[in-house]
Amino acid sequence: DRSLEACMSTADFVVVANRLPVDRNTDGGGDGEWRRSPGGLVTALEPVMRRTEGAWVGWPGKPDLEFEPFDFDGMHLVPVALSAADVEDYYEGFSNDTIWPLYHDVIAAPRYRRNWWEAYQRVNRRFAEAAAAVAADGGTVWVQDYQLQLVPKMLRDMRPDLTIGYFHHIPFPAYGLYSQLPWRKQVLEGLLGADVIGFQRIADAGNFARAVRRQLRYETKASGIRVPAEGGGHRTALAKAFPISISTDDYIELAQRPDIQARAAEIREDLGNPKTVLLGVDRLDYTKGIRHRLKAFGELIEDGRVSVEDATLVQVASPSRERVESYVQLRDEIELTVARINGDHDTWGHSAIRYMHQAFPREEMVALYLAADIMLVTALRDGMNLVAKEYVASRIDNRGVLVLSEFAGAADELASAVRINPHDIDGMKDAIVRAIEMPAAEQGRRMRALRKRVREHDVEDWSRAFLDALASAARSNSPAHSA
Ligand code: GDG
Repeated sequence: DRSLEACMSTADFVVVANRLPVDRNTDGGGDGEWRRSPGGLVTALEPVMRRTEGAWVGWPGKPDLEFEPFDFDGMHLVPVALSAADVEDYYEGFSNDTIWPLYHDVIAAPRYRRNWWEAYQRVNRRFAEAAAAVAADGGTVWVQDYQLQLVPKMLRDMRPDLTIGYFHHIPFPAYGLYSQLPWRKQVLEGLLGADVIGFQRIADAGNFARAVRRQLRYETKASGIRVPAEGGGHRTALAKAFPISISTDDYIELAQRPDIQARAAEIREDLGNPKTVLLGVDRLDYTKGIRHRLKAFGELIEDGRVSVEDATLVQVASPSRERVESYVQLRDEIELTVARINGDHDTWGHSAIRYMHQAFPREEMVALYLAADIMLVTALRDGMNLVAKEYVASRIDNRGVLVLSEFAGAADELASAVRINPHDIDGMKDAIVRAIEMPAAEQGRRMRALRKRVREHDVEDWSRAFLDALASAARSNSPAHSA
């Protein structure tokens, strides 16, 4: 039945993201099967996807995997195949070796290569075409993140009937840094194809608006940006903060499970029952400030302010971007530092740092959160940092201390954390000692305030706020409204 088929290939709501929300399981060498990937974005968008005729456009995660669109778990999935060269130039190159370091305040030096930019445009066009093919007439498309900044404009040119949203998960840098980008105008124009451009922090939206004023000379007023429209006249694009969150209830439920609580006790036991367990959980990335954290902790031991009998730092550094040179180097530096600190200070029964270059199931992560007296989030720059929110959500006992970098987006909301500037090693050391010594009553006061925030603002609130803003922006930009 052709009409049925046509109907199934159109979606009122389309998510476009670099990755599909599934992984192909090829363990055992077989053809493999699809498994839902654990990402927070899937959880955030699931309710919307179910409510509507939802489709998700994305890369299946391995080069040269070609698939027809298929249905999975109530979602219509539209794979965009990437060749090995696409992965190298668009993903590892332009996305992760140009945009990522530039947008994180050039903590690592961005590399500007013209063939990466070519690939980025080419691949963004393929994502836009796939979305244009699947979106229903007058439908809504939500583009996700820095790998796809050109998609909003490309999509608007192909399908002016669509309502287009974009959410930027990482920081947007200050103008003085952004202006390094050789293609700075094209990227701004790409983003401005959206009706709503969402950022993590108010400061990110401000940096974006300033770049638009300076580079494109468009007028901005509050959150609105006046963008020239195709057929003459103007439309208003909204650039605004929508801080992302977690599915708080999922973490609370996991933290309540007796087996996970028992596992937390077992982890402490395995560590030799130190008085204080400190924890770091990050993708192994230079933005996360892992080296600064190790330096501060190493010096505290060196200075005799902390003893390895009393305190252990558990650092989970999950493998990430292992084919990008700066990540290879960072891993070497971190592992050398860990080995030096442990070599100098370990006793037979106690290790200064337990370092895991591994990824764990979510249950194990929650057990770690429950086992940790102190959570160290020391990012040099971070869009939000969900680990901070997950730790807080998991502390159903209202104990534990969150040490939080003011350079993480989460610092805007989590005001009751112990705030640090990770560049200030002495300040960070004092903050860690303060956390170790913090009386239970103060821990409880702070943790209750932190938990209130993540309970009152979870990831469903995030997606609802964004999509409501998108719907009303679309209404006021519709021809009936324009003066
Ligand atoms: C980007 C932005 C923004 C980590 N290791 C394991 C594991 N994880 C999970 C954490 C958390 C997620 O990965 C990491 O999220 P973050 O927010 O901390 O950082 P990025 O990966 O850099 O994410 C960031 C985010 O996008 C969302 O907008 O907050 O600023 O950079 O959920 O728990 N999970 C499991 N095993 C691990 O070993 N299961």
